Amino acid sequence: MSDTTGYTPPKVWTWDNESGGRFASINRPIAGSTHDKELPVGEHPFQLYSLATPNGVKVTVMFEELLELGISEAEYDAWTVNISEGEQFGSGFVAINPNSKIPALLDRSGETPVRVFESGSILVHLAEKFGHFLPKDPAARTEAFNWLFWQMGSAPFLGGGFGHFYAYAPEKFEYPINRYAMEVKRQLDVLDKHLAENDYLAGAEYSIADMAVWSWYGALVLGRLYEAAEFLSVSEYTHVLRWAKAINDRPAVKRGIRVNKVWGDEATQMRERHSADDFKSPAETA
Ligand SMILES: N[C@@H](CCC(=O)N[C@@H](CS)C(=O)NCC(=O)O)C(=O)O
Repeated sequence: MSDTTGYTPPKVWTWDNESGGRFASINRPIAGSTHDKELPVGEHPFQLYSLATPNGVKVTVMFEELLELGISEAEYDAWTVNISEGEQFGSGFVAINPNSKIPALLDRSGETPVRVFESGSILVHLAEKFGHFLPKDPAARTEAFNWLFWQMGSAPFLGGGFGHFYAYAPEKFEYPINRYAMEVKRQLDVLDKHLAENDYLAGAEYSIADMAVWSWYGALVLGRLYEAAEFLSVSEYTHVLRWAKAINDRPAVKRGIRVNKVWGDEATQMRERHSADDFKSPAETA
């Protein structure tokens, strides 16, 4: 096999933090905090530290869905963690998530606060606590877990693989873009074939599996991720599109995707969320 890049890996890898790419300044090969910083705490039982990325949106959609059902015990304060400024490495955040990634949750509803990290774990924690969005039927419940864990295993190929090389790497390299585009299209076809026969991922019922998968693959087919909809010919996946649009129309989803959003059209941004009133326009609250 001929080497076309001119790069030969050295015997021992060393960290070159000038390697370029959009996240070069925050990515590091070591764990732990870089600075002391307490996290803010609001008045509600749940304190969420997050950002409106696909992994963050899963959880704010879940909170808004619970509130939409009238469950006031699910009230939450959502605080922004600006990952491009390294806030995920503050000591308070690392104490809640040693993996330094959003989202992270502190559940203060019981006697002792419980830390919850990994978006899938947060979704399961909330679904079990409130008894919603996880089917009661054992087979359907297992199917919801199947797709939830499918998302956890698959999305890094979409985000860390395809998204990184297609949108963020310092140069466009054909080999990784081809490799990950192929895998993402395979994943979309997996979803499309399943959704051809099922309204939602776990069957007839909307569940945490849909929230988790929608935030990545729904956003992709709706043209909101990496500006890659045309490149990946997402219009081929008609069943995924039908499902993505149906979820997009849910009022709780419309609110959830705004929480901790600090970019884009100013009218759609919401740095912090502390009550339902935060979604009202200034005219409505006046
Ligand atoms: N498996 C994790 C992934 C979380 C994750 O990758 N979060 C990203 C934002 S979408 C992050 O915080 N990145 C900051 C960093 O890598 O330093 C989850 O589902 O919670």
